[in-house]
Amino acid sequence: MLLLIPAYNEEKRIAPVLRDYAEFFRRNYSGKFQLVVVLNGCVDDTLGVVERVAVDFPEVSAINFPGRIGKGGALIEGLRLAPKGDLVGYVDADGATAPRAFLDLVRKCADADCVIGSRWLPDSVLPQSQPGMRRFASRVFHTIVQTLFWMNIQDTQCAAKVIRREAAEKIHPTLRLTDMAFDINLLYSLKRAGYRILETPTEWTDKTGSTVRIFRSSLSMFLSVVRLRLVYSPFYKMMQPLRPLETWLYQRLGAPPPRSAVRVPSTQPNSLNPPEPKPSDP
Ligand SMILES: Nc1nc2c(ncn2[C@@H]2O[C@H](COP(=O)(O)OP(=O)(O)O)[C@@H](O)[C@H]2O)c(=O)[nH]1
Ligand SMILES: [Mg+2]
Repeated sequence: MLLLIPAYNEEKRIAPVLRDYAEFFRRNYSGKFQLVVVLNGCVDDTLGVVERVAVDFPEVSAINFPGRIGKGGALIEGLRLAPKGDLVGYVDADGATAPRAFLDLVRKCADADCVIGSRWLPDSVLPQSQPGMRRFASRVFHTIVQTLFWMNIQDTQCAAKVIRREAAEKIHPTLRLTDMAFDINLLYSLKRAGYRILETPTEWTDKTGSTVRIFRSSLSMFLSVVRLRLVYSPFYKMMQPLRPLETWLYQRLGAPPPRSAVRVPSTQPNSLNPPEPKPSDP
């Protein structure tokens, strides 16, 4: 089991989460467990914090990208390490998904190629739900995504997902979206490739200190899902002249732009306790 945690300026929130996960999986999971934090562009001491936890827990490591590759970009890079585990998953750095809730998804992966936690099913448990404005934006986004992709998934954005290694490897080359709309790219690619996605109720405790700026994030996510829809339409080639406008829009929104078909990592990672296979050091 390989667990990825994308992290951006998380020095205040991440340490107890890493310790809890490492301890819990030691006690409750018989398979191999590795936790890789994928950082990028942090201007605080997240890396130092992870390094100190890694002294006590060798199963914890980090890869660090100096450039701004976004949460989705960090997950795309992290998923390159999928061959390390039979399953690869991810959760947020703030502990919104407790280790027990994540292990529940892992167990359910016996019945599917990908299991995703959902906050919008009748049995979902939300001791602390997101603020009203976020929930509203989330439902508007859900309606747009359903209209564009017909995936019938209630909660595409819950950051608790587990994928079988073969499925992750197969669809990896089709991952382009690097902002918070990354999950749609992942799920749609899995569906298109014929993999079975199981959406299951999860427990989610919303945490303060969100890195999301709702207005900008919503706009960039909207742009991203429309783009993703166009990639799979006959119109995509005709849209080429709009490329500079698109680049400008992402820049204005302060969002990482999508990657083009031939992907070259925007920056070389430097790594701490790098997992096998080693990402190349600068
Ligand atoms: N690597 C990386 N992680 C990010 C970036 N932006 C957000 N994250 C991580 O994505 C996760 C979700 O962020 P959070 O602020 O908790 O979002 P919210 O819970 O949806 O409001 C956290 O683990 C963040 O550290 C980014 O640009 N790069
Ligand atoms: Mg959060």
